[in-house]
Amino acid sequence: MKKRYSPVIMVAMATVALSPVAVAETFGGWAGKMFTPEQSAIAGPAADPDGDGMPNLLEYALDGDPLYPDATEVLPTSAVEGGALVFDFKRDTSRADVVLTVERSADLKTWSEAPSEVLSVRKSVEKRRASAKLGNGAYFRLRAVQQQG
Ligand SMILES: [Ca+2]
Ligand SMILES: [Ca+2]
Repeated sequence: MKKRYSPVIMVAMATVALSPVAVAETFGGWAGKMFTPEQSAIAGPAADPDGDGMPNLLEYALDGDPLYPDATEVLPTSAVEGGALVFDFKRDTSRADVVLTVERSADLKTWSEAPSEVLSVRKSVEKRRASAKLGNGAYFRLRAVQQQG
């Protein structure tokens, strides 16, 4: 089931890319802390054991709890401010093996990468914002891509 927020539709995606990086925290290390060995069947990046619509990779990237439905606190938010649509999200910079990309579309068919700016930083977590002038359709989505070493 997809959650829809009018007038903005947020789509969470998780895909896997092959590109090695050296990291401090990794998805595998995080999953090892969050799940017991007996829970390995629900510990993969695409699994969503708490059923909140965020796959584990996105829980990891956005500092969510994979076993507690916390999507309303963790997922990006959108609002209209000063004639612009703003899309705010958090990024934990210590989790360098996952790359978060904001994408923008006017028609929900063609998506392109959109710039975002840092609003504030707390420890390793950046609060970032992408914005678009109101007028034509504007949709944002956040894509999480795991970089595998
Ligand atoms: Ca989840
Ligand atoms: Ca969750």
